[in-house]
Amino acid sequence: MSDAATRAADAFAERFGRSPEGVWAAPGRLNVIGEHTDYNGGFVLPIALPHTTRAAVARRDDGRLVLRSLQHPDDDADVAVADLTQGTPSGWAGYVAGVVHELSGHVPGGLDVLVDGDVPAGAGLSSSAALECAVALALRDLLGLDLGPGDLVDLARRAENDFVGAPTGILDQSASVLCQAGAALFLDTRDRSTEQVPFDLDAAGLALLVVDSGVTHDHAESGYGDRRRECEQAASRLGVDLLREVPDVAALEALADGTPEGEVLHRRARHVVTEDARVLRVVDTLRSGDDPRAIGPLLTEGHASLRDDFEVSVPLLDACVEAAVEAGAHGARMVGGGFGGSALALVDVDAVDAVTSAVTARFAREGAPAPRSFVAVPSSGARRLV
Ligand code: GAF
Repeated sequence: MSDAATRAADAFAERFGRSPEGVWAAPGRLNVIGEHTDYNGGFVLPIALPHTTRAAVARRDDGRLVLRSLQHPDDDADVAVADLTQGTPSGWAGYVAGVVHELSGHVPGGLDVLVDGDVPAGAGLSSSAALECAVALALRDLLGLDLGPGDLVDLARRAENDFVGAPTGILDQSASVLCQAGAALFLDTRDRSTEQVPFDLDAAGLALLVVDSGVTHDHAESGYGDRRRECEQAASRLGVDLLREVPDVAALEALADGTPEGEVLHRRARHVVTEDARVLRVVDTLRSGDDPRAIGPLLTEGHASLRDDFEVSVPLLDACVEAAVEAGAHGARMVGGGFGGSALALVDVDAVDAVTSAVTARFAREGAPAPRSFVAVPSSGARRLV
C-alpha cells in the first residue's frame, strides 16, 4: 500500500473502529492556459498535480453520512443522507455531501468517509474538485454504478454548482478525472473532445514553478459569478449562445457601444476570445515538438488579459508574475478563477532557485508573507489506491 493510502486507511480505522472498503485519490490541477473559457464553451489545457485528496470510505446501514477530515479535525459532520439539502453541511464537508446528495437514491444505507490530502486549499489549485472527484470515484466503485469518466466529471460538477453553490465550469473536475501523467489535457469544453498532449518538461530542461500567493478565494463568494454573467450578457448581445462562437476580436466591436457597460462587456469578451486563441497556439507548439520555451510569452500575455480585460487578478499575483519574468522565467501567469490563489512560471530547471528567491524578495517588498512554492510535474488523474 502507498504511504498515502496507509495513512488514510489507518486514520479511518482509528476514527471509525473498522477498516475502510477502499481508498481513492484525485489530484488538484494546474491550468497551463485557458482561464475562464470553460463556461464559454472554449478550450482549456490543464495538468494534474502530484498533490491529491484521498477518501477512505465504507458503507453503513443506518442511513447516516459521517464525515471526518484530517485537515479539519474540529469540523466533523454527521447527517442523515435523506436530510441533505443544498448548502448543509457547508465548508469542506459540503463537497462530499454534494456528491452523495447527487447519488442519494443509491446510498440508502449511508457512508463513513475519512478525508486526507495535500492539495493546498483556496490556492486556485482545485482542492474542491479533487475532493469531489475522489468521492465520486469511490461511490461509483462501492455502489457498482455504471458511470464513465464524463459522468464522473458531470456528477462532481453538479455537486459544486448545485449543492455548494459555486457556479463553475467543468475545467477542474475534467482535469482531476481525465489528466494523465506526462501530458497536458487539451479539452474542448463545447463538444467535450480531449487530447493528451505530451508535456515532458524535464526533457526540455524546464520546470513549472507554482507560487501560492496566500491570498485565498472562494468561488461561491467572489466575483466569479459576476464574470460568468457578464460573459453571458456579452454572448447574448452578440447573438451567440457561447462566446466560443465569436470568430475573432473584430467581431466584438458591436459590444463597444460607447456606454461604460458596453466597454466592460467588450473587454470581458475580448479576454475569452484571445484566451481561446492562446490555448490553440500553445497546443500547436507542444504538438509540433518545438522548444516548449516558445509558449512562455503566451502565458504572460494570458496574465495581462486576465489582469486588464477580465479583471480577476490581484496586485500580489501581478507582482509575482512581474518578478518571475524579470528574474528569467520564460513566461508566467495567475492560474484558476482568480481573486487570489496561485501563479505559475515556466522556468529553466537551473533557474528555479533564482526565480523563487526573486519572487520571495518581491513579496517581502510588497509587505506580504513569504509565499509557498513548488515545482509541478504533470501527474495522474483520479484512481483507486486500494
Ligand atoms: C475555477 C472554476 F472552477 C473553473 O471552472 C474555471 O472557470 C476556472 O476557475 C477559470 O478558468 O477554477
